[in-house]
Amino acid sequence: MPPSPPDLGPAPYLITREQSPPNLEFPFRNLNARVTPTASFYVRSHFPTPFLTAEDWSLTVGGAVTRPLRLGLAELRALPARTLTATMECAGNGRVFLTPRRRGVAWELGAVGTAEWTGVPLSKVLERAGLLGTACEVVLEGADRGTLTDPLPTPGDIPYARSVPLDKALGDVLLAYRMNGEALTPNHGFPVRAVVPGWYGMASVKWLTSVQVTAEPFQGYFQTVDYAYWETRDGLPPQLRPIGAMEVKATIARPAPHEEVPCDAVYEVAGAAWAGETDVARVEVSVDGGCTWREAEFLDPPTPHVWRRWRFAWHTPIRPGRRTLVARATDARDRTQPGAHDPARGGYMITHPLPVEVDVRERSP
Ligand SMILES: Nc1nc2c(c(=O)[nH]1)N[C@H]1C(S)=C(S)[C@@H](COP(=O)(O)O)O[C@H]1N2
Ligand SMILES: [Mo]
Repeated sequence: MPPSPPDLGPAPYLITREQSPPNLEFPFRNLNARVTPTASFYVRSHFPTPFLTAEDWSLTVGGAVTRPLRLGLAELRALPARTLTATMECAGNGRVFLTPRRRGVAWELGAVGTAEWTGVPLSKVLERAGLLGTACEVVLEGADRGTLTDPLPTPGDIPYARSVPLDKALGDVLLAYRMNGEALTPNHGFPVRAVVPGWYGMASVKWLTSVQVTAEPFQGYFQTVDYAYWETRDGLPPQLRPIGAMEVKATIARPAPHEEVPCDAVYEVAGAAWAGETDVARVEVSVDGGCTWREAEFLDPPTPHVWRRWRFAWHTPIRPGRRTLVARATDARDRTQPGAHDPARGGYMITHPLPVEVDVRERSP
């Protein structure tokens, strides 16, 4: 007989990691849908939420373009729209499991979610503005601003801004005004945010008010001081690179860490896996701390930029004791997860498999 499902608590809700600015985490053990309801979608904000109005909002498009322009919300909405589903993960997701501890919000597993985004392709807006031949990056800036001291003091009051390379900007970046079929909520960037499919969340600028085409790589705080890492390649000196595409990763939703699991039962191990700009090809699960692996079954088809939920029927041990579960994913280009966290990544891009320890218990009579 299958065990009764774990008590998931009231749904939907978010774990408060920081009250203000709001930094809220999805309790990942509640994963039960391909698309995360907006009320359960994590929130990552560096500055207080700016409360913008649809009437007053406008988007400035300038820089290395032939026709700088300004668009109101009605004008943006009048352009041909697209809807796409994309998984977004904060680059610091899983940070709390690193030793030694790293600076930054103490995310467990749930700074990740999947939503259906509707908006105008950034390429359409850039087409209207006309790119100059010198164009190399597109800087996206939000209406939120403030000062920070961590990891370094900001040069006074700064806005949140990030750039994307021109090919990505002309590819699939969306200027989204709907999330899961509704207007964006204030915390998720009302009225318009960028969605950069397949990239860590920091690129998907919320409360977007400015798009500037540049002829030089952007050197902003969130590009070079924060959300950057030292890339080491054989024979080359380390190079500071802005964080970009998400890397392949599988996460276990159930059992949750330290959950009690009945012995001699069939327990459905469940989770999700994502791989940034490519597809997840395979997920394997180990119920013996990584000694032996078996393939999990997918609940979702491979879809660009969207996680695939997976499950694995675990016949739990006959006798009580501690067990360690691990999951690992491989992407369509045959890349898999690293065995350990690379310290050069700091508190970001945490993709090594995270073991989940459980207590196998005698079944209650
Ligand atoms: N304007 C602005 N955009 C932002 C941020 C921010 O602080 N300000 N945080 C970024 C980070 S680090 C992440 S992970 C995502 C989170 O998006 P969400 O809050 O809708 O989940 O927004 C990104 N866009
Ligand atoms: Mo993030």
